[in-house]
Amino acid sequence: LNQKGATIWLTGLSASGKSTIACALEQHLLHLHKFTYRLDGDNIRFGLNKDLGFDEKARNENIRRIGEVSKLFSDASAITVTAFISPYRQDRTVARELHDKSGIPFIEVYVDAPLEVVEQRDPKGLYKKARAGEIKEFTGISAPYEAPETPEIHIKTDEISVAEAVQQITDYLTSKGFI
Ligand code: GGZ
Repeated sequence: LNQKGATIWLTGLSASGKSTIACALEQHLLHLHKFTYRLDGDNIRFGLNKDLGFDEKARNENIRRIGEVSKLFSDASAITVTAFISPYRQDRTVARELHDKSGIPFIEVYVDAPLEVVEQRDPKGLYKKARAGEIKEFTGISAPYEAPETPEIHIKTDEISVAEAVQQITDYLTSKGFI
């Protein structure tokens, strides 16, 4: 396979746009005939990690396993796109270091939208429930989100379109020779 793998690690609040961007990016890379794999809640939290909830320890373990799995896919030469809140800086650092040890590129993408904006979007009504106390430890409301300080890519989803976000990521990948 004429391709080296890399992990593109999206992090951000619920409803920030991670899944939307991950899907669009995956489509774009597939059109370029790149071997691509996307990890998100649908194929991880309902399978491998279905034993995990949302307290701090469970999230640590969620992200630890996703870091391991993404490293394996990327080691198998996939462009691996992950879309999880991954709210703890330390957990993301662990995932990065795991990749570093194997010489696999780890590209942290901060999918950034202000809390006011994601709370306004509230596509699943989860913020409303969290405000009402019906969901405990909800990220941004009653659980922390530790924003990346030096992400490789910073996307402000309240300012640019999905297509522009995909372009921003692929421009970076091209400039580094990853695609
Ligand atoms: C945050 C929660 C919670 C709590 C359920 N806090 O917008 P969604 O619905 O579709 O995506 C969110 C998803 C977050 O799972 P992650 O695996 O990405 O989280 S983490 O990286 O922090 O482990 C949200 C839903 O699950 N959800 N309860 N308490 N989001």
